[in-house]
Amino acid sequence: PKEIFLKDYKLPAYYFDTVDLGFSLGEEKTIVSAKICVVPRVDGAGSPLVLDGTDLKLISVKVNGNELKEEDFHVDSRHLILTSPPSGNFTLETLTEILPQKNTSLEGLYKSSGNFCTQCEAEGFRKITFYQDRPDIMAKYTCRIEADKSLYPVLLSNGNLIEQGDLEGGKHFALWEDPFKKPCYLFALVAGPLESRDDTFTTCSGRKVALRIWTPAQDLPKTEHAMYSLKAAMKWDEEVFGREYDLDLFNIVAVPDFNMGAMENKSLNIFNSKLVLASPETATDADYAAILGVIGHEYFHNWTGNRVTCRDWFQLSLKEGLTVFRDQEFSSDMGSRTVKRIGDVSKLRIYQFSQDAGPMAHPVRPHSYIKMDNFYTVTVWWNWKVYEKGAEVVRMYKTLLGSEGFRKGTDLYFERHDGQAVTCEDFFAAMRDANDADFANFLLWYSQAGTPVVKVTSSYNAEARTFSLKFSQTVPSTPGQPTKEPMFIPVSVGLLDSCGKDLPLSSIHHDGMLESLTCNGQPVYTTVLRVTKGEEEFVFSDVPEKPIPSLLRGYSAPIRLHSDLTEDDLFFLLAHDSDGFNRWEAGQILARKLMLSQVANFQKDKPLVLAPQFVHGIKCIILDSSLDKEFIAKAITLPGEGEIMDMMEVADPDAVHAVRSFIRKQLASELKQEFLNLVKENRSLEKYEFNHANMARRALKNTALGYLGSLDYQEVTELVLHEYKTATNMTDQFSALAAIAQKPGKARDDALADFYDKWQHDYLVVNKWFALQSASDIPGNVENVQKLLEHPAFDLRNPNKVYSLIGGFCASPVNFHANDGSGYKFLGELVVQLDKLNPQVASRMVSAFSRWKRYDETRQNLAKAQLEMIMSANGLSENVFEIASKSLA
Ligand code: BAL
Ligand code: ZN
Repeated sequence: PKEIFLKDYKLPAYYFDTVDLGFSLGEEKTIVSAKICVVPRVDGAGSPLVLDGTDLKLISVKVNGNELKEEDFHVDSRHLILTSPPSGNFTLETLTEILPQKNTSLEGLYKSSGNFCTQCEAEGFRKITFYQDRPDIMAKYTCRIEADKSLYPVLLSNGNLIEQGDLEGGKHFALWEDPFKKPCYLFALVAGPLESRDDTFTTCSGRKVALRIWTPAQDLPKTEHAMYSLKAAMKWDEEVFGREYDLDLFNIVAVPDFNMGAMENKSLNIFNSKLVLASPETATDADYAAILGVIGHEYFHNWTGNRVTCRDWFQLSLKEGLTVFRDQEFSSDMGSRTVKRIGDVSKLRIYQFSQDAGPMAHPVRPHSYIKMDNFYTVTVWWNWKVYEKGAEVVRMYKTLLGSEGFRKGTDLYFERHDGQAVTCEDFFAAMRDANDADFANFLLWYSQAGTPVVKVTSSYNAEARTFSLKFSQTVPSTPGQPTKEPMFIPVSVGLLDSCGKDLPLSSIHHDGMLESLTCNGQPVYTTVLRVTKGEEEFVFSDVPEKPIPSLLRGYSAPIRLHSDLTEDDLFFLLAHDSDGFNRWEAGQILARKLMLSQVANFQKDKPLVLAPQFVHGIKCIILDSSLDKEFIAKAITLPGEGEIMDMMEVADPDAVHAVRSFIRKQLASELKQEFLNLVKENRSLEKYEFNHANMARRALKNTALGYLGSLDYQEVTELVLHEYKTATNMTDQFSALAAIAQKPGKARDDALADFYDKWQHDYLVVNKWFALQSASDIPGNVENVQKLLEHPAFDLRNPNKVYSLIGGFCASPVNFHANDGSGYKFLGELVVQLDKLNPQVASRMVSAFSRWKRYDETRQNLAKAQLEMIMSANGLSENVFEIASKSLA
């Protein structure tokens, strides 16, 4: 397989001006016609025109209406090359045959569950027709679709429907025209027996936009929340970013077989149905929140991605980092900002930190790739650096510039680059120029891989009334980048007095300069320090007493921070910090310390103990009625096993699992009454509503129920069963089921069987049932998961089912990393099987092996053997090859 490098980017020799596509959708094969108006770039004229094309059968190729002679072109399994094209503008016409019914990769055009559907990002368009499949080729498209009318009554593509009608032989057609230039990865086509929920949105300039969400008829009632989310997103983007929708129609289609979470094709978003369909009975609060966020995300791409797109795939973060940031902000504004930030940072920590420390570490803007698909976040299996770390980079611009300065920057970005394919430097330049800002070496965030480690020490001088913070930073070596430069890190800081109140910050000494911190004569309580050197000191003046610093408020930079805060300081911050995120963070640091100390005990065969001060801290949080209930639920949840393993020299899944289970059970036992009260006081109100207050009640009750489920008392078992039986919505029902399912036994078996019985008709709920069982920590779970592979509801061709059952299994460290190698063998064999069907999904699964060197020697040998077995498989895809070979390197 060929590695592609950022440094090799070259402008295309030819641009495409207009593209007229024609599809004749058939049951055996589909015929695609493409008429492209080709425009040579000034110094490109006369050079060969190289078109990408995979799995295509070329029927004919014409230039300016004349069939090409054999000596004038070359066609192989990946390309069509016109060896001597005309020197001026010309028309290229191709006719190709494709087999969507046989396309299990779900890239390009495929047929599944009765629908024709496309997925072109990143490089799927080349499976539809011969094309320069790169994002800097932006053209205006028309698309004519012809198909059997009874089988495919709905025919959709991008833009506006300009003509439709019946044809002979029971067929019909639709002609779509997209007035906006777009790269081919945003092309979309859908045909099938679908119905729509219709609504309208009036934009800020008074234009009425028709909104349609398409699903099979029986699912339409479950699209209400998606429509609410879409309208909320359209309004929010106008208010917060000044971005108005630009066409008179916006379509969303939900399909059950989809590799990604969703896709932002121009005016025809295609969604994995998991991220559209919801009803209180079948979807959890987490599903509702994900739908809100992803509907927002795909809609926001209309400006950040579609109107302004990427020059090349190395710039993916330009659109994804920015759009993730926008969807995070949208969800924050629609719910609790602190809780949203806690959720995002927890995930970032689990995924980005571990990727950054492994063989797949790469910068937000990678230097090279073999298969671009490996750089995407999908709902379940993530590449956190391009998406989520990219969003953190965008967030840092805002932290540094403030809301107004950031908005000036995005306004200038849209003004300068509308209709263009651009780079991360262009975004940087817009931010800088709009604010006349000095960003020093900020661009290193795009090119340097690894999570920076920042150490802070503090000291107070009572006589001088000064408080000093000394920072030192390092960025760990990563593959291909042995040494690093210091980064530009915005560190948001506040100082707490002995009552826990924020001290006013008046001025600061730094680099020999005294800077006033007051704003319009008023003191500020939080300031952003710009840490840019390997070692650096900031000294606050006029500090009346020894403060406790609240560092990196709101998690103002994606770094690992080590401070000299004592346990007492952390308990103090947990109780008092005005920054909700840091309040939670203080509790997490304490929990991590506690867990690591007990892991050491476990490894030395010493008894495990739970410090009374920790129990007391958790109890205080539970009893603090001034706190948001969802915040309490987050604050009393222990860091995940993966997070703790990441902090160890040699990851020990057995020890970490034993310790986390011990602490949970011990907390449940010592705070049993408090947890029982939480359950009783926070039972769901009668009607399910997706609003923060109701969700917070459910989150707190269900977190308490999860703790209680770890206990063995009869009364508790009965309570959990009662909650399961009386639940009136999926959030409560599924949480109760999860609480019951923690322990093997009859109650678990009965509840799981009952749940399946109830929900076997709903594939999305059945996926939850798969995931709950596969991710279970019960001993020897690999056997159960093997059996579930044979379950009639399981299908290896459906990505959601694979993510639930196989992805879910890899998420349970004790079972996936079982030291007899059974988990590794299970995954290794499946990856080989899966790769033949769907390489994108297979490569997401194989990445569970990527950090095998973090484990002990026995596990290392077992995992390595599986990776080698995968590498030796016949016909291995480039997707899996890239991940497996980099993991072994
Ligand atoms: N562009 C792929 C799906 C998404 O990130 O929205
Ligand atoms: Zn996106």
